[in-house]
Amino acid sequence: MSDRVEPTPAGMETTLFFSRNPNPRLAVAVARYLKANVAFEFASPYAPGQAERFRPLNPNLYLPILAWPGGSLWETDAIACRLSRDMRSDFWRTGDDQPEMIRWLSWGKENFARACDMVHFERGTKQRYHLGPIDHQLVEEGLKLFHTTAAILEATLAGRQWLVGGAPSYADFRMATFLAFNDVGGLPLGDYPVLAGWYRRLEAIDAWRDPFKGLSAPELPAAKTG
Ligand SMILES: N[C@@H](CCC(=O)N[C@@H](CS)C(=O)NCC(=O)O)C(=O)O
Repeated sequence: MSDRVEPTPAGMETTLFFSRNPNPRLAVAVARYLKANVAFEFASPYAPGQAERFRPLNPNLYLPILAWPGGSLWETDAIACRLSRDMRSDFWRTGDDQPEMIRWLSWGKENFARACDMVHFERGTKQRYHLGPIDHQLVEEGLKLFHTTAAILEATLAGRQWLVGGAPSYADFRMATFLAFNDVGGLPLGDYPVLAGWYRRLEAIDAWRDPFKGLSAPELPAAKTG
């Protein structure tokens, strides 16, 4: 296996391995938004007997994975970039807006999306997969970071619809990764009306709101506390 990504020859089937968890959900939403020419396959690399199959495709055994005969690509951002290029789309900005998009990806990962991830991990992931009780101190830390970073987005989005330019870009999708799980995350998005309005616009996009429509994939286990 090579880490170098070869162009997918026309007609060669490309598969997006996914689950319903946050990063694979994001990748599926991107693929569907772009109407990318991929087959979707639910996967569970950590399930018994699956590691041998998936380790050559992604040594981290994480999802999503984009795979085609003879190659694979992992990391959601790289997959989004690849699919956008394949579809000749500006969803992954390629022109003068590109640095600004990269700025939001980079900042989001360390700040807003990280804050959302910290809270969602305690209240959502850990409770779904029985990984231990909620660490309330970590939730508090996540909420503190959420408030400082949400305030920055609130100011940024005032008077504009999307993070970069006049149309949705991957920066919007990436920033919102964990907001799609806010039924369990419980982040106080409503404290930030401009940010909440931006998220409502994202939810109006079918591919974002319901990326798994028509796909065969088991529901996530319920996040049960206690
Ligand atoms: N940095 C990676 C993170 C990937 C990741 O953490 N994937 C998690 C879900 S969010 C995973 O594979 N969990 C096992 C599963 O969903 O079966 C990316 O952006 O793709």
